[in-house]
Amino acid sequence: MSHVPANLADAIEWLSSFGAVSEGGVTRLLYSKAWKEAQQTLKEWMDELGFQTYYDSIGNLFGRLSCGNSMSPTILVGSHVDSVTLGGKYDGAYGILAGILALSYLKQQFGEPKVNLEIVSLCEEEGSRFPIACFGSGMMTGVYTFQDIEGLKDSEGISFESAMKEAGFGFANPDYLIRNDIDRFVELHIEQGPTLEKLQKSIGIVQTIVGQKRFMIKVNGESNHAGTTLMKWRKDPLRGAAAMIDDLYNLAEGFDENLVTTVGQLLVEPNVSNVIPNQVVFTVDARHPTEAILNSFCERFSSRFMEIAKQKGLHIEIDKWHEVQPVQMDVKLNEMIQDICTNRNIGYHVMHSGAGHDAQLFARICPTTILFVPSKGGISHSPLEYTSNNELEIGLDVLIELLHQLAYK
Ligand code: HGY
Ligand code: MN
Ligand code: MN
Repeated sequence: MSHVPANLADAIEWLSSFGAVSEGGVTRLLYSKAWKEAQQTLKEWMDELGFQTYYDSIGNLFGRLSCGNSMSPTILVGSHVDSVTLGGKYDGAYGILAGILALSYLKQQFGEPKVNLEIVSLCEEEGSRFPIACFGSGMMTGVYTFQDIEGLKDSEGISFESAMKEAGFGFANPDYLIRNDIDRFVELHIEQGPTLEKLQKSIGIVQTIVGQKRFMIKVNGESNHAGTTLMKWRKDPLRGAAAMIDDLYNLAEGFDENLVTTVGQLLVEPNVSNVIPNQVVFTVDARHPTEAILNSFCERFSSRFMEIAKQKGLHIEIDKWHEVQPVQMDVKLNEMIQDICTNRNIGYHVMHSGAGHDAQLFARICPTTILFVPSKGGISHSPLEYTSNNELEIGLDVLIELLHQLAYK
């Protein structure tokens, strides 16, 4: 291995070199060259640390400290190795690197664990290349099967299956091996919001991860000449989409304080200045800690979109491509983290997570929790994402103690 990370801060810089972009952040999309190099280099590092390393059939990478009994349960720690486009150095990466350093420390200090202890670098969580999110944890927990990736293509028209096979995965038998040995899942992650910094707390203990729904909205009209088509003769999908998006934000602002919605993508076809568009595609991401409120909001905006389309003589398709329910984190694990923070005089705050995480899926199969460290200015999904080395280390210390209690006591 050309470079062995000396510590957490060094490891963050080192991993961010895979997919580094000039703006200072990272673009490391599923099955890309940068993604493959990152996974392979993490594997080599874990081999040098003496972990048992292996990939599953879709590219989740594991590092295992065996207790000597393959029938014993497994404590799993980890996060996702993919990033959003033009993302930051810490989202996902921090949880993987801290997990590797935690297992390495525990192995050196205490030897063989009493139960199996594994770190996982999950192949995909963001949904940034293909319209599917949490693919790595979703396959491990039975939420997805290989059928869920059929027909999926990225923005360049490359199919999910061909990208997976090109990266060397997806050849195993069609039945993905669902893990039924996982006894606990713990994820360490940056907060990606401003709360801990504002409250001057070092650790966020997450009670609830919000539910989220993601939609692709297609509005079709009549393309025509920008100069010869009177306004009254137009069926302009961009005008309709603009009315829908304005209506969406007005609805959200008056709906509920914890309801958030975002239009992150807007594509105009043919996207030419002197042509009335024929199609507009935009995304809606909606989130709330309570499923009933989230469902009610999504029903309301969907019916208003259809009304607007009808009024303007447009055709609309509303496609929900991602949905995950709000989920409660494990009370006992959170009590353990609270005790660790109290005993070490570390300031903590019990909160909910507005960001989705792989922990949301593992919570369906085992006691799970996620703990946060502060994000500077609450910024994330941006090259400006930053957490100080000291704050990173405090999170690592709490993780080490939690894993020690779970796997060695
Ligand atoms: O979008 C999210 O909530 C997560 O960062 N993937
Ligand atoms: Mn993210
Ligand atoms: Mn993340």
